[in-house]
Amino acid sequence: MIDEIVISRAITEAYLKEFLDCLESDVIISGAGPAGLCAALNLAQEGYKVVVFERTLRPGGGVPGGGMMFNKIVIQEEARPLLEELDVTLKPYQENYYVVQALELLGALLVKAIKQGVYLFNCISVEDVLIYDKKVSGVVINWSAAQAAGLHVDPLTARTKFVVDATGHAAEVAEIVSRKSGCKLFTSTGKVIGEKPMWAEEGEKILLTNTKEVYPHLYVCGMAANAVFGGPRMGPIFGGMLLSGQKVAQLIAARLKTK
Ligand code: 48H
Repeated sequence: MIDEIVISRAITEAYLKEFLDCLESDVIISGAGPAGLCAALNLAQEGYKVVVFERTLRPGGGVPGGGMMFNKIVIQEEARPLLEELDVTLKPYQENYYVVQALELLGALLVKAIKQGVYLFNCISVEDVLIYDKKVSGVVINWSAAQAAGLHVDPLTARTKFVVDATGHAAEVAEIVSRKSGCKLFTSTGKVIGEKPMWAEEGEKILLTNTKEVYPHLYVCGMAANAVFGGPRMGPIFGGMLLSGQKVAQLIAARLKTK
């Protein structure tokens, strides 16, 4: 016999148990694109409690869209070990270029991250931050659907030790901190500088330099890092996004170890 109410109870109890568990964590990542997912996986592999909030129904950010909806992406040699670790098929194209099925990469990132213990909540947007003593100490979250419907619904808050802005081009969390805290970000202007026009070589290179702390206890990775520090966009080459996620995880893990 299959009882609808048992099904409803199972889903509700499982969800709420996880949600309650996530109100305090080591790291919260805003955005489940390639950079955010890679950061989450690497931090969870180090044993940290990681929570990812993703605005949309479908995690993955720009990955499934490939290049102009051709659902393939390109990876450079530097990122090959990361892809091999994820057990993703790499098709050599020419020296230094590999073609990857975008959906295979997304599937692998999701499966590995969740199996490693990452808490991943889709349909939830980070709409604000919690700042104690000039230090980002958590995020303010709400249902994306409530926002989309324009409903006046007050949010909830999740506390953490470090927050990662992995929201992509919009660098939403850094923007919020800059706009609302009245404090300067660690950029040359003190504000979000904004991404520069396409230059794949430079964009991928500078991305790792730009992957860093941008305000006390707030780090940026992925496209958000270039947006915050004024690096160029790079089009559908995704090695840098994954390497940036890995780098932000290493930086935060080093901080957590000294705490
Ligand atoms: C919760 C949020 C919020 C929020 C946004 O855009 P993404 O894929 O970002 P990255 O940095 O992992 O990868 C960038 C890559 O996809 C890309 O766009 C490239 C390489 N562009 C180059 C070019 O030239 O255009 O993922 C960000 C994720 C998305 O899933 C958003 O829905 C989510 O973050 N998100 N989630 N709260 N406030 N804002």
